Amino acid sequence: MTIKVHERLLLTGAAGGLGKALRDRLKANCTVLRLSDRADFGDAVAGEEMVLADLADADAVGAMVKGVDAIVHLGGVSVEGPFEPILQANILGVFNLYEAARKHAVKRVIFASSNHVTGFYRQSETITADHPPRPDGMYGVSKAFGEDLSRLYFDRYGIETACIRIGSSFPEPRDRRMLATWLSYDDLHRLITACLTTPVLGHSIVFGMSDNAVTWWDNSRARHIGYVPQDSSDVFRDAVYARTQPPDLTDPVAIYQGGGFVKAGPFGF
Ligand code: NAI
Ligand code: 15L
Repeated sequence: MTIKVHERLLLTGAAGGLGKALRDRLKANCTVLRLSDRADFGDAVAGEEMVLADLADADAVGAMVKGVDAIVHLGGVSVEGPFEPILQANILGVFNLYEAARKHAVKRVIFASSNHVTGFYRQSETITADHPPRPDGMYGVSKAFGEDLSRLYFDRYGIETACIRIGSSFPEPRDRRMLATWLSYDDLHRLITACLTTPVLGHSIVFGMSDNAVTWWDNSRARHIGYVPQDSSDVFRDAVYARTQPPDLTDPVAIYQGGGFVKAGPFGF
């Protein structure tokens, strides 16, 4: 069930993979959906507004946030790579977003965090939101920063945030690792809807995954959100096994939950 509790909802990162997947789905959650990204990505249609903004530009972010009731924040660098763009989009950008939320009295934010906040736990471990962060690169560090910053803005200013540590949200799992980390687009929308509608969100960390049989994450600390996944990677298992090789168990890619991210980026392993 989708409950429309917000008049005007902001979706950042609207031109990205998940932004495109959520654009139509999130219309059910609001009267007006404000879409934002840094570069032009076409025209708004009925029920939409468009505000272009680079997250590193505080004034532009202020204009983007002004007048909305809640924010689904997907915008930013989404992979491991050079630090400067990560710094601008994911660290300065998330600060600009929360400052704007504070100034414009936005009370709830859904923050697209990542499983790479905890990427250096092993694939043989099951972790909860209480396990300390173990980022697997500067991208993971930037998402951990967003989680901590949002906690500060909750403790000081009462802005509620759900930090969704998204696993792998694509149309299908692409490899054996993603059988554990996969999150369908419909389940992502279900999870965001639950975060937007639960009466008391507080500051919460939740792992963004479908109902996969193999999992490394325990969402029992997030029961108050009321997320019930309805999809599973299991239906793709046979096909994924058929087209992929067994893992090299001495390779960090197969040892750690972060997979290839643990070796990616300019710093090496
Ligand atoms: P994406 O890379 O396709 O989209 C990100 C969007 O952010 C792009 O449209 C880009 O133009 C925009 N952006 C980047 N820097 C910006 C800046 N400085 N100012 C304004 N906009 C900027 O990523 P995707 O897959 O759609 O992911 C969305 C969010 O979810 C990201 O924050 C990503 O870190 C997070 N996430 C996604 C996962 C997935 O499986 N797709 C897994 C874990 C986290
Ligand atoms: C992420 O954080 C990335 O944004 C996404 O592109 C995927 O690679 C995902 O993690 C993953 O771990 O599979």
